[in-house]
Amino acid sequence: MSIGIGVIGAGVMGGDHARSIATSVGGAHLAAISDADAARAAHIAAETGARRHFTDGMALIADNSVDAVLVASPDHTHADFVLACLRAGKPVLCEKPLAANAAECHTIIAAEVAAGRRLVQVGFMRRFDPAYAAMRAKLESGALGAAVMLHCLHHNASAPPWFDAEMVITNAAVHEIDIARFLLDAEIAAATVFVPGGTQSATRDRLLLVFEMMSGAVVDVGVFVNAGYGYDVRAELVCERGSIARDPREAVVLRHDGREALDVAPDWRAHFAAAYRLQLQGWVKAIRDGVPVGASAWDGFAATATADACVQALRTGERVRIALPARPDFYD
Ligand code: ISE
Repeated sequence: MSIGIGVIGAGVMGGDHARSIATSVGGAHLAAISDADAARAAHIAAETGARRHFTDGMALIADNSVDAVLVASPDHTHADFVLACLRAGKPVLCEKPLAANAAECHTIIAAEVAAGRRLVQVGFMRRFDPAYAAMRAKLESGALGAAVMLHCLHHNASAPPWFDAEMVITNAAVHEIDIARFLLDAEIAAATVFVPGGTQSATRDRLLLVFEMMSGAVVDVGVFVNAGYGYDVRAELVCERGSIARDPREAVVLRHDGREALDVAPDWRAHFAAAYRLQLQGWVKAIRDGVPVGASAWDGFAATATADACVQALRTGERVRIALPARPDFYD
């Protein structure tokens, strides 16, 4: 039986997901789409062949043709939709962040544990990126020994003027928080945030974050959201006996006029296109097999709580210790 997916949110990300489900994901079909803007929902429905469209995400969740829900609506609406999916017993893939704050993430965890079934996946799509997955597999092989450092770089071509330093953390660096936890299989024990040019600097679009992991490894993350030249994400794991670097480049290299060149993706949708597609396919397979994959509600909570600590480190200029509560066995 094909799984009927309902997508909440017909903006840039919701539209992309709807098109992928309609064209590139096996074992599922796009059953419905919703958006507060009726014309936008109708437009994506017509483009993708979605059978139903709504202005109310709650009506989409309740609809009988919808077996599973993808939440790509504005961030502050995520928690209510995820909780409604849990009440309806429907699997849900929620774009990051899982919720607006750690307390709301906790409410979701409590509801999922009470439901007794893993229904929530968080859209930290990098976990499905072939290059990051290969880095983790190589580290786990043990051939290079333990990881001692992780260097991360995260550049966006440009960000809107209202994108402030706290958003650099909660919107962009939160992916680095998740990928550090994923690659190193450890929680972040402490965070320090440096503002290049000093805390009084007028430029608030670049930050250097340092994470001390529970494993003893140290992570540095440079985020610059107005880098100009394109979207660029890099990572290198330094191990006891070698290093593992992420190289997601396409196989095509242009040599012309005395230069060798590679294209730089304009944004994360292009850079992580394979990861987004594999995430959707992995989610559908997980629903069919009953074996969860990807980031859990717990991972969504840990990322939000750690990002909150980083915001505190930014505001105070101090090293902030992070002590998460014990992870429920349910998420083992
Ligand atoms: C954006 O919201 C994302 O989620 C991208 O993955 C991230 O790389 C980018 O910096 C964010 O603004």
